[in-house]
Amino acid sequence: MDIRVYFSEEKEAVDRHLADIIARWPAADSAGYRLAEAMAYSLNAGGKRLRPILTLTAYRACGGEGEHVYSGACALEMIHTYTLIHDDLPVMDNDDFRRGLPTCHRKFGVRRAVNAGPGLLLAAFEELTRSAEALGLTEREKKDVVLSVAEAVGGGGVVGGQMVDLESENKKVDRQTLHFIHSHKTGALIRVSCTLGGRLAHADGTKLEALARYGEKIGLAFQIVDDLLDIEGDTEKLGKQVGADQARGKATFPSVFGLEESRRLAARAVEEAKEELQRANLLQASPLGPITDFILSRKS
Ligand code: GRG
Repeated sequence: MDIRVYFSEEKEAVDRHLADIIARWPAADSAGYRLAEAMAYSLNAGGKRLRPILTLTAYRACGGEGEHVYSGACALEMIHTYTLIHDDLPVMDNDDFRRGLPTCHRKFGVRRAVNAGPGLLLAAFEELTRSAEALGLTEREKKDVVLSVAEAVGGGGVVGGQMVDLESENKKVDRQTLHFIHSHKTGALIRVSCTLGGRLAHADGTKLEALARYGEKIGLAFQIVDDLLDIEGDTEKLGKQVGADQARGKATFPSVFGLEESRRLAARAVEEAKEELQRANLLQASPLGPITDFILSRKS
């Protein structure tokens, strides 16, 4: 399988479904448009669509065949886009470019960017609920879908990791703190992207646990590569300024482990992710395996 072709085809499909979602938001002549415009701008700015593609792939690997999985998958892209908008704000990382375009607050001002965040977050939970309903999940399964995503993005997940990340700027952090930051800030959403696919396909507990461990490992590899790209990557390909982590005194894998050891840790995490799939019989005939190589070799 050519994983790059797979990614590009799935990205197109995700983009089509996101366009359908955006088409239901307030139109240009209505009062709600100014908010919807900022939400749509950041969603349409591009990105790899890694999180929804993980959901779709995990869903199919667990035997799911319904089209309504797309609204659940798109929900995670909407949450991810929310985190990027807020991460770029002047009170957080104060970035000017994201996905190759001016950041949301640069384009529309801070007030609109601040409101676009929760706008996307809550629209995401609408889509998630629609997806679980349309795919015929039981009441218990629907509750677990909503709870698992809320837990992953809340104080015990992405938001908690972001807070420790901000508090650790320009401080010497130990390995435990580094791990906490990245397993929460980045890893939690990647992990739940994988388990959501399983949940929407009614996967059993063993498969869900394997998907969670796979998600943890690839989340770790993804973050290490992200840190390496901030040193060795290309601003144009990345669509954001390289060298920003060092300039802000961020806690990164290369700053704690060095470049060579960071590369080794990423490669090991990817191998362990594949072993998790193998153990749960999810490796055969699924792009979940090749996705790990994509994560390791990505340049953007
Ligand atoms: C309430 C969920 C919530 C969040 C608010 C701002 C914030 C708290 C958290 C920030 C989390 C954050 C921005 C983590 C960085 C994760 C990361 C490595 C992003 C880059 O992801 P890519 O490379 O980006 O997948 P594209 O553009 O390709 O989608």
